[in-house]
Amino acid sequence: MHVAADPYPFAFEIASTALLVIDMQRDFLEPGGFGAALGNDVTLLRRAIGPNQTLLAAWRAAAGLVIHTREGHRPDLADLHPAKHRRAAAGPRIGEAGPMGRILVRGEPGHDLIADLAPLPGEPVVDKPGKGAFYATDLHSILAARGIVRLIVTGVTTEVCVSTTVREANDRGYDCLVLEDCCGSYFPGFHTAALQMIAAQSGIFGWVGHSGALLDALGTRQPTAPAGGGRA
Ligand code: TIU
Repeated sequence: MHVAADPYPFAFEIASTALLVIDMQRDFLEPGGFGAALGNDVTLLRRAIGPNQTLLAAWRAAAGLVIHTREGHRPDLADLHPAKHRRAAAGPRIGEAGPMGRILVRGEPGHDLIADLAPLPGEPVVDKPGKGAFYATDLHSILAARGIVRLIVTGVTTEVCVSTTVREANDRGYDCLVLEDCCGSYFPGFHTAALQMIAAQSGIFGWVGHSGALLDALGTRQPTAPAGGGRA
């Protein structure tokens, strides 16, 4: 199967490919969350929700593996580096009370995935203390156990956790396709640049495409309704 992508079509088989949805958490995406409390425009991230929903439905219908990640820490913060803690000092810090519970702490409401993209039973959810999904997690083992060699990557934010994960995956031998409409950043310029960096130099970190092209490859894109919606 092939998907139109930059710098050239991405070839994959569903059985050896996972859809990896990065950090679609309430604190990053909801208007009352931590990201919004820092003054960020969450609509820039929320526009990725609809395309992810459509993609998840198609990928699940094709029996593809879905893996979700969440960024966050143990309630005792024992896995939080002092460096990460210090550099979050501009706003409320990790572990402090935020609008939806303690910020980036596992088990708190804001740490959870948004309801629109809730995992189904059986879909692994990987909790990660860093920006990359491979650092200090069992993601690599989960993928290896299932014979996964390619990743379709979506989520937030494009230049932080999505990019870091793609770079980590690249060094571990995975081919990654990043879907631009299914990612988002609080900084539109960073979103664009991060995607360009992935596909530049003959795909130095991977491929960049659009979810519509993947739906086409899966044969699940619905034809657009004719104007006026009338019947013949
Ligand atoms: N998931 C993720 O990207 N975590 C961040 O902290 N992103 C920011 O853009 N700050």
